[in-house]
Amino acid sequence: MMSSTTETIPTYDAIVIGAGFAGIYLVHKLRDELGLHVKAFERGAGVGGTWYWNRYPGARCDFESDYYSYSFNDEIQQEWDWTERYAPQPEILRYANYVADKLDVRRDIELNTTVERAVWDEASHTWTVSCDTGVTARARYLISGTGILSVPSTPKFEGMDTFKGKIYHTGDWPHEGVDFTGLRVGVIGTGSSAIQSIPLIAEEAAQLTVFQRTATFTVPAANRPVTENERRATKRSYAQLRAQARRSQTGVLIEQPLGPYGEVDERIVRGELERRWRGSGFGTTSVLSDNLRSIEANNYTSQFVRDKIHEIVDDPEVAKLLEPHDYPIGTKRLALDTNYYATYNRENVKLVSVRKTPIERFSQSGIVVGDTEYEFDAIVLATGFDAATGALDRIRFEGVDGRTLTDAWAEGAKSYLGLGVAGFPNFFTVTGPGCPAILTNVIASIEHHVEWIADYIEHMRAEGITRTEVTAEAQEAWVAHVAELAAMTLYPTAASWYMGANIPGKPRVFLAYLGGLHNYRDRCDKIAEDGYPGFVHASDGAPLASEQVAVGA
Ligand code: NA7
Repeated sequence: MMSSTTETIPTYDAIVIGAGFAGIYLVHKLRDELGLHVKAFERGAGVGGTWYWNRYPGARCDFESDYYSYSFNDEIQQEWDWTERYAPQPEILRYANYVADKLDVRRDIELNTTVERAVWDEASHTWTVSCDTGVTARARYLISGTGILSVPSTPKFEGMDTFKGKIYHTGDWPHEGVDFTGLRVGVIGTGSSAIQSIPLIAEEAAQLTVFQRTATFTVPAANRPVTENERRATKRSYAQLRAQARRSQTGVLIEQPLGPYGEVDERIVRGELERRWRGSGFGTTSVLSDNLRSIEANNYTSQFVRDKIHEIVDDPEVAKLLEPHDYPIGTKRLALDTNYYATYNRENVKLVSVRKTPIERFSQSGIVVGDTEYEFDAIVLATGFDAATGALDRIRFEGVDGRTLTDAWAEGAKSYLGLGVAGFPNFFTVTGPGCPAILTNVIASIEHHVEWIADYIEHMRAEGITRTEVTAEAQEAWVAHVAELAAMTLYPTAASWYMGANIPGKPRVFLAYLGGLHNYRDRCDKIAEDGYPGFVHASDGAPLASEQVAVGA
């Protein structure tokens, strides 16, 4: 039963958690298009989510900005000018702020407010949310837009607190920036964040030492400024580009494969790899259509990149260390870089493999590996994130019968479509585990989810439905389907964050639907058309004020 105090707390139709790209669009969509009373809570002091926190040098998107941007509002895409093919973080953050102003969503976003707990009330079919600021609020719908890569992961190195220099995490970078000029800097990790930041840190630092546990495949971003003519041409063709992207596998148009390994003349495959290496970004590794299903195909592409490392890196020993051998290319996140491998030709850059001999501890003056102590003024942790589930795990969601989400996911995240979880009625997750987002242009996935959830809420209100819950059967079937698709590929062979493998103790579940955004979209549309099978509905929650108007309107 609701307590009498909850009746006096602010009540909304929908509460949104987070004001990143998902939260901004959710507030606009639900408030301005559905006419709902909406409140968003955001941990940061500004909007932008991942792009608010990840301010490390070189941070930029890996999908072209023409696609890595909202498509739902033509005025926005016509007004905004991207300056580079892959926009840098400050520009993406400016864009998030511009959109927030344009859509006037700030007045419904409470910044500096972390949601700590959300409790389902069965009597009223509402959620009550409490925040670290003491704010409490209630709503019919609770929607998380907490992001996939929003909780930095910091390994617990012994002696970390004794280090006398500064320690930074790429995912939680100081807003005023960091000046590494003249400093001895250590970077731990060689994932995308390290690969973007290392070339720039190397330009400033007196000396840079990179600690590499797993060598990462990276291909040239071929980033460059966008010319005025290109910008005009894109703006003219946006309608068509966006329509094509919506029907694509990844929410972005990338170059198509030539065919499966062994069925295309090898000289043609080689020539195409060479051509794409010079400017295709992610498309570089999709020359062979079976690259992520056949180990022979994958070996071919992997070897092409390893050969490139040897062409670029002067010291053959260093090139050898940089060669990735631990996983098939693409099964851990492929990085896009600007001068990453070439950076190891600099005199002031040193690569230390910690694959066989891990980092033992931090000391007062640096990092100890085996018998060697490396001395630093600053250490950068580029050690990644507790992906997909991390942010949700940090909120105490108490669903039906008080069962927590953490408990429900103790053996691995389970969800229906990545959009809803059995036992957690009226709760929707944008880019939740089991949706395609991780392997797509995330903004395309966000837009799909926000639009689908909004349509569903509209349907519920029109039908007087006050409670929806995913059925356990639908959830099990979806989880099995996601796993079955993953098992048909090479993805599960890698210890990646896609599998939760980067977080000690995290259950290994493949966190993404691999059927492609286009097929996923069709499937979600069909579910909506068929009256939302996989969800059970009830209508006996006391209507909120706005619902009394909506029903039968
Ligand atoms: P990633 O891709 O998870 O990379 C983290 C890196 O940190 C990776 O090289 C890890 O090595 C390394 N790491 C983590 N813990 C340790 C310890 N204890 N010792 C040594 N090295 C360690 O995170 P990013 O921030 O680079 O990128 C995240 C996503 O952002 C990326 O995929 C894009 O989608 C954008 P490992 O591979 O685990 O051996």
